[in-house]
Amino acid sequence: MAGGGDELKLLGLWASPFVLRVKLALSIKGLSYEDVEEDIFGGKSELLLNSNPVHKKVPVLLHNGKPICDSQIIVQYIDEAFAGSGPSLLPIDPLERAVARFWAAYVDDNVQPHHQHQAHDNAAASMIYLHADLIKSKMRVLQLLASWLQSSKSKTEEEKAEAFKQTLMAVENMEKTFKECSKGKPFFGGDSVGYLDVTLGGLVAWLHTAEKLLHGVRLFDATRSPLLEAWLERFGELEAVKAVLPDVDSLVEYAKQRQAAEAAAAADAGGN
Ligand SMILES: N[C@@H](CCC(=O)N[C@@H](CS)C(=O)NCC(=O)O)C(=O)O
Repeated sequence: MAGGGDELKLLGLWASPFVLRVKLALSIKGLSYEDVEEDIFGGKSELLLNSNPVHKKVPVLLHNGKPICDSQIIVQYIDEAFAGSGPSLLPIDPLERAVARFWAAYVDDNVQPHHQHQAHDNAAASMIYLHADLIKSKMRVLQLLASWLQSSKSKTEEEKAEAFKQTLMAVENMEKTFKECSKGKPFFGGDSVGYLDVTLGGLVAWLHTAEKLLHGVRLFDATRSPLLEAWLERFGELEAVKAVLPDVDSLVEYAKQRQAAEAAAAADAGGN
């Protein structure tokens, strides 16, 4: 599928920012693949369970039947295994490469502070908390959203406040990182998208979704992070990106459905 007799199969979930990250890398490199949608809530396939027996999570990329797990590892693998296709994602210079890897790990540790379970939900959850104290009038809606967005139902107010602080700090750090890595050029990778663009890029559709759910409130804005705000628009306009990112209305709908499913599960658990 990928060309040269290579067969690529991606086990994923259309709304997952980790899966989107891999889809972005494949799209930017111009690689074709079979897209297999997993039902991670209703029942994971045997193929997924056998391919990622440790974490049992998507994404998993199967290259000629051999599984590679974890989005960042997969993106690095794609870049190395298909070095001849499309642009290089990781910088050539070892130091710049290490810096890109450091900040990519930072994105997963901090922009998505609680990535233990259903991490895409948590990324949006941290945004909800980030803005929750700014828009008191929308508190009921926010609490409703936050209740399905947070992974751990036992999360305390202190933990939420800490996640909020961490997210603010992460945005500040990513703004500085953009300045340093891009060196005045349009992307983290310079003139073209690189590893960090793809890493953060998986969150782009969710950033727009959170903005819609929060009636226009943004995580990246002109005051807090003007460079990231401009990057967000620029990145979303690339053809290879548009081809992959899901439509925001569908994500909003998905968010509402997950909220309803989680509320029903919580009610069931409470009744037992
Ligand atoms: N660190 C992993 C996180 C992957 C992840 O959290 N995947 C979620 C979907 S967004 C999943 O498969 N969850 C199923 C589960 O937790 O059982 C990566 O980067 O690939």
